[in-house]
Amino acid sequence: MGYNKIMQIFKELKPNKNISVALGFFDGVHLGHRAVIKSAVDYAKQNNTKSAVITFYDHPCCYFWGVCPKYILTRKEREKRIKSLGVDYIYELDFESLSGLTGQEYLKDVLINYFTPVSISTGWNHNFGANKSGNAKFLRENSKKYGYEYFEIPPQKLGNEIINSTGIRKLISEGRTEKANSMLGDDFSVSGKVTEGNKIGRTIGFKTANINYPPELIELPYGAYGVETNFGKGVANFGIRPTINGSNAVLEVHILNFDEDIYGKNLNVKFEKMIRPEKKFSSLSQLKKQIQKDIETIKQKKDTL
Ligand code: RBF
Ligand code: MG
Repeated sequence: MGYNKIMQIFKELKPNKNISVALGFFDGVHLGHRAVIKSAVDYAKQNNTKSAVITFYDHPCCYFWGVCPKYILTRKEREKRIKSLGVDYIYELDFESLSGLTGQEYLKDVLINYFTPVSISTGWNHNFGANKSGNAKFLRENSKKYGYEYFEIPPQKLGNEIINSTGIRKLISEGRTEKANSMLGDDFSVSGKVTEGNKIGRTIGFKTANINYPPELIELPYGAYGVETNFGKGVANFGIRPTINGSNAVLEVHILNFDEDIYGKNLNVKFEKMIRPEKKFSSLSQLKKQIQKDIETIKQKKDTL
């Protein structure tokens, strides 16, 4: 953290030689990904060169399945978190144009040809190329021939569980954000411009700021959450609001001790813990009582993974 230097973003291959590279899609930029990326950044620093993350614009599964998987991070947030690790360049390549390559071709015609890397870092289970022929063993075996150092980063764990994107996606979809956040090394979050809501919240004493939940992200279960925003701590509801017979899912945040109008401003919402599932209350006054309880809960509740 603490890097405010520039990270250049490229959407196409362009020659950029003798740098250290980290390979992966890195959805989540979780602790395992961070170890891979840090290895490339550290090696670049020790060898007085630059570091690059070589990734794809869209997840390769978008191409294979015809639909993208739901993500942990928006592309913008992924870039932001990668940048915070001190990376100099990110290449967000078009997977489709590279999908026909074998592992050998990807190494020689893409990695060596454009980057002649001084080092390559990947996770222990990373693979690329047709038949997944590009893997850790393959990269290790070819390192002398092409003159790069290869760093195979072992799995990172929380307790005895291996941290991986699939596991984190499942935790988010179950509302288990505290554990997901521990594995991410940062909070699961969404950002958006505050839109005009129905202004019903303020009639029950809980003014809320509404943002659109990015449709490309994994959906949290409908419910109330303790959140941290760029305007302070709050309680949020993600759901359809059955009490007022709502039908489309919205994210509404009540920021504690805060009364400003922030329409049009960017709101970042970090999900700390799920408080309870969303419910249909028999009246707005019942809902109001529950929100008061929700606020007490986040003030008291101890973190439990
Ligand atoms: N609406 C519901 O219909 N059911 C809920 O369980 C619910 N929980 C909420 C919890 C919090 C912390 C907040 C801020 C809002 C919640 N709402 C819920 C949304 C509420 O209906 C909405 O803020 C007002 O109706 C104004 O749009
Ligand atoms: Mg509102």
